[in-house]
Amino acid sequence: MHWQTRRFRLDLDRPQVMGIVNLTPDSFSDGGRHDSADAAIAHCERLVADGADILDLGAESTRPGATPPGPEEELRRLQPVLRHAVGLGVPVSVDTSEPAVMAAAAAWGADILNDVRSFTRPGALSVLAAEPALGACVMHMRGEPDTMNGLTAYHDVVAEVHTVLGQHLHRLQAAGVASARVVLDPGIGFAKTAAHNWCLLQRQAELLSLGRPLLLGWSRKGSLGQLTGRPVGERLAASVAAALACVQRGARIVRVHDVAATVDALKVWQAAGLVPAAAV
Ligand code: HH2
Repeated sequence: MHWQTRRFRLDLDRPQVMGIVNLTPDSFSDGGRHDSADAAIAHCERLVADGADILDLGAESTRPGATPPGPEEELRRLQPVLRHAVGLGVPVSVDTSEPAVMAAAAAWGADILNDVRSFTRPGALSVLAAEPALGACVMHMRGEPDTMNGLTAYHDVVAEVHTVLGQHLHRLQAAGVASARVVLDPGIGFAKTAAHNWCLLQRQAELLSLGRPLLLGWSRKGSLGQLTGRPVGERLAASVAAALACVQRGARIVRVHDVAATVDALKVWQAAGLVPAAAV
């Protein structure tokens, strides 16, 4: 099983670690730490040295209640860091929903677009379709960061996420985006309670029937804080355990802040024979 991205065809036989680089002053987990370009560039280099397979650069915070910065501000934060990151030898993903940012990111050499709104903003899908090899991550959410916490009523959260991700996948295919370019993400914490998130982890394997690799982002999230009683800066062990659990239940890409610890843990998991063969 592979994931086709612009410059790299990623072999998912080994689970891939996507390192998070937040270029925002207000992220829930590391807000403001990398909001100068130099600090963000140094962080990209650190994550690659730590073993990141992919970098994910985000200039919009999607924490509950966050206000979007707007495309101009996103581009201002992104440009110097993306231009440097594409020279580091790993695929670079840009976490954005703004078509203007997507187009600029593609022009500056991004390999992947990671859109928590699944290319639903007017013009976003056309940007993706116009680029013949850009990878895409499609994620389940409802509403917007400032409304999503009120949109958590589900009959069966796994069935609904399955249906909606399937619809997004078909929409992308119909627009001419080859499915080899697409990975799917159930969107941990996006319009979901902790109970929903745990249910999605326990029944994660049901999402494999969509036929595309799964990308999961549990790192430092609130459900881990609720479970352990720990603040966001003390969720390393819980985040690594969650990443391993995701991989054991079939995820092939984990989106994490703590790359070195996750890479080491996955090496042990692999050596112990606990990483399942790629199912899709
Ligand atoms: N989570 C966040 C942002 N982008 N993208 C995908 N595909 N999956 C996720 O789970 C996901 C995501 C939120 O986490 P973080 O980037 O740490 O925080 P913030 O949005 O506050 O910058």
